[in-house]
Amino acid sequence: MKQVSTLRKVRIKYQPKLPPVFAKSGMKISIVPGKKTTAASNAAQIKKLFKNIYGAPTVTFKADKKAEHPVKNVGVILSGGQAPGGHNVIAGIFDALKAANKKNKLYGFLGGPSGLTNNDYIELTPKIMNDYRNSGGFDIIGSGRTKLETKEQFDETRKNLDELKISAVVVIGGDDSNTNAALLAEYFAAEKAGIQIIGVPKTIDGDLKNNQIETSFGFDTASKCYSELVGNICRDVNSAKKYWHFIKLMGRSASHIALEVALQTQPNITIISEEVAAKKKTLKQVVSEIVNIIVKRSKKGKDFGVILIPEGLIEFIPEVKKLIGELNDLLAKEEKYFKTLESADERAQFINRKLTQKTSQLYSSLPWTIQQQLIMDRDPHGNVQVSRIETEKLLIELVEEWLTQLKLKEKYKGNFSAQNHFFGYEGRCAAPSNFDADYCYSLGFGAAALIQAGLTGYMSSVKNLDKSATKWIAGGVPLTMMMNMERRHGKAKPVIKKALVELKGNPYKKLIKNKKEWAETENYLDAGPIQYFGPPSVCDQPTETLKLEKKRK
Ligand code: FBP
Repeated sequence: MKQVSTLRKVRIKYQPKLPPVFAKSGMKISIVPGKKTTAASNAAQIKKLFKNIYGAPTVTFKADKKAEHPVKNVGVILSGGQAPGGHNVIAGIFDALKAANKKNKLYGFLGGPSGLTNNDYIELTPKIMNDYRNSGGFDIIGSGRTKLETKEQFDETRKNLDELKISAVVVIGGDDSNTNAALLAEYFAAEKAGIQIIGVPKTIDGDLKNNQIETSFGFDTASKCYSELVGNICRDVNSAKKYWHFIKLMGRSASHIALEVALQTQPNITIISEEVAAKKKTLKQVVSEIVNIIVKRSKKGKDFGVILIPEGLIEFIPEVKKLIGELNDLLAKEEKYFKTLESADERAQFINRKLTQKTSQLYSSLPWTIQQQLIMDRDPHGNVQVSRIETEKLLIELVEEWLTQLKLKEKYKGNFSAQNHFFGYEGRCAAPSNFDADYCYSLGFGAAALIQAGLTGYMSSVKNLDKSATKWIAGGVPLTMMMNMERRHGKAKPVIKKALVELKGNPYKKLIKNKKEWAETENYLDAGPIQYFGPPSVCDQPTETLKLEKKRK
């Protein structure tokens, strides 16, 4: 028998909370259409590319005693990076489907989108489901990052789904995966294939949100996990008083995680990539600002501190962004030849020859390891794999060089000793917080409800998340409503728009208001571990980001 921890034994029995419409009526519900929608931007292009699913209305649900649900076979995939709560989304879909009609079946396709094209699947049973309720990870069916975009992939998927008589698929993923979902939905609608596609907003990065989607699942648990770790380091720093800790935090593009962790722990310095981009800061300026605070604290005898660095920073420094843009286009164009170059030296020389002069100068001024990390393979969606670029080490190196210069000029007398950390994988598979356990189960329930209503090209949504679940409102949002055109692999492509940190938003404003005080003092907060059992005021609290963002409206 599989061994489980004591916490798992108890946690498995947790009954996630649902929005009232599902809690009271189960699947005896029908939809209430809202307003017709457009796109996030580039509406004309999006409309042209998604003729069959564009412009649909948002929807909510209402109780409907007469609701009837004919038998349906449904498929589900987990797509992209792991995020706490994925298993509960599947549990929500499973329970809702069974509540609608006991004969309904749910198939899990294995290893992400490629499971659909490879016809790799399992049928989810009550036994399998019960083993995974309220647990972290994506191990129930695995995940992957394959991009579905070719006609062959779509046709293969259709053939496999038809064989299993599956008439709907739920795609649980981030912006790229939900872009996949929109492309699939459009293709099946155009082909009149009779297959619905529903998306679910997943990503610890927290950047899949907009006026309709208040947050993506997993952000809550992951940032609480990192806050515990950062809080512990802050405590250590203030006890040992001898290190500067440079901590890189996951979040491929947006700095939401770094900002949330900063609000929960109050470290000395927090870099926000979006601010760096908006103020067009150079790498030198970013380093100079860090150095200034280190010198200031050192003068007060404080040769220690904590600095948070968002994972995506490197791509937001305009000069580095330009370099990455050139590298992306170059690597896409010259992919075949580039792969024939055997040594790192040959590759660097080739790159330097092809880059424009200024960019090439910047590239060769970077430490050798960073140069190599910048030309590693892109992910299947064309993204630089920022989790593999050691920005925290780059900053330590540059800060150290600068401080040495200041020492020579007798402008700095301190002792700089740094430790580097990267927190990302530590939090992506954590057992979901109550918030994520409830939110995910509700999203899953909503996805099944959208399917039973016959809709396609929608994302499951839950609103009022800053309030107790008794006030949550479930619904659906057309995927095309969140789309715009962006450059990927050297071409303009329709994609779901990422939500970056808003510099006019309340979470960022709170950070800025406290910036000076947190830099100079040791006002650290002890976030502590996620609490699963206890009063709702401790266990059910959403993130500071969500609370502050909702305050604005
Ligand atoms: P998603 O956008 O797919 O949710 O993934 C988020 C993320 O965790 C990023 O924060 C990180 O940069 C990336 O995945 C790491 O990817 P990988 O799992 O391939 O190492």
